[in-house]
Amino acid sequence: MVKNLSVLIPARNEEPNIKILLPQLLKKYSDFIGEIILINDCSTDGTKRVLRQLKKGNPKIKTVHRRAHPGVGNALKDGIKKLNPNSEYVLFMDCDFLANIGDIGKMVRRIKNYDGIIGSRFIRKNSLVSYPYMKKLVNRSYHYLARFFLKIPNSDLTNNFKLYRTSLVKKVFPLLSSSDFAVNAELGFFPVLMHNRIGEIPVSWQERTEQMGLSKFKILKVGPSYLRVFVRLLRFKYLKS
Ligand SMILES: Nc1nc2c(ncn2[C@@H]2O[C@H](COP(=O)(O)OP(=O)(O)OP(=O)(O)O)[C@@H](O)[C@H]2O)c(=O)[nH]1
Ligand SMILES: [Mg+2]
Repeated sequence: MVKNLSVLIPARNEEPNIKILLPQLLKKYSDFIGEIILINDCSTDGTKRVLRQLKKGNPKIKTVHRRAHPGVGNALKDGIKKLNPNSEYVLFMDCDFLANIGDIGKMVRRIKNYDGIIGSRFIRKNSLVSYPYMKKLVNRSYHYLARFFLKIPNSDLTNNFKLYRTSLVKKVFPLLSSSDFAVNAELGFFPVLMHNRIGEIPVSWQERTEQMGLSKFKILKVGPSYLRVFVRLLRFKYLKS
């Protein structure tokens, strides 16, 4: 049975989503969740104010407010450093995964025989609704190259929807070097290269609606970081460095 689950959520300008996400997580998974750590980076909307309200009467909600060097990688690394010493599992997820809340139960049920379970958007047909074509092309190419050069067969290791044992998160932490979105690739691929047992469950992806705020992902900006990660993965596999 999963307990002492730490949920790590990076957030930048996510007021409308956290209002819904955090209460629902606590309502549905209170038996599992030991803490929810929301790492807020320089948000200019009401994210901080909403978090202050949510924290009242919810001691499981913890916050890290970052004021410099924003980026998902920097945020997740700070969140990992704040994990409660009793933490046994870590769930990484994004603020806009409102449609995936039900999938967490499936991950929890599968984790028993694994070190980690990742939500894959590329197992089931029709899982992606209006997914940007360019993002899909780049994502599929990245995984194709990983299959060919790294011999990694998993279908979607860059999705920030991962349930890991905390011991695994601590093992992979020293290898995390990306300050931006590319940390999602490091967190997905290194555990497989380190011969951990990583399973997958099918999940869907839903486009942000107008009410959910804007996407922060800019493919041209983060592309070079993902390539840098790929070179590091090759070195790790073949040169052990
Ligand atoms: N702490 C922190 N979180 C961030 C930053 N940039 C994005 N995020 C969070 O990272 C998660 C993913 O960001 P999204 O904008 O949804 O990016 P994406 O999922 O690749 O893009 P979409 O597919 O369009 O949703 C969300 O929870 C964001 O709030 C940042 O600079 N700092
Ligand atoms: Mg998103």
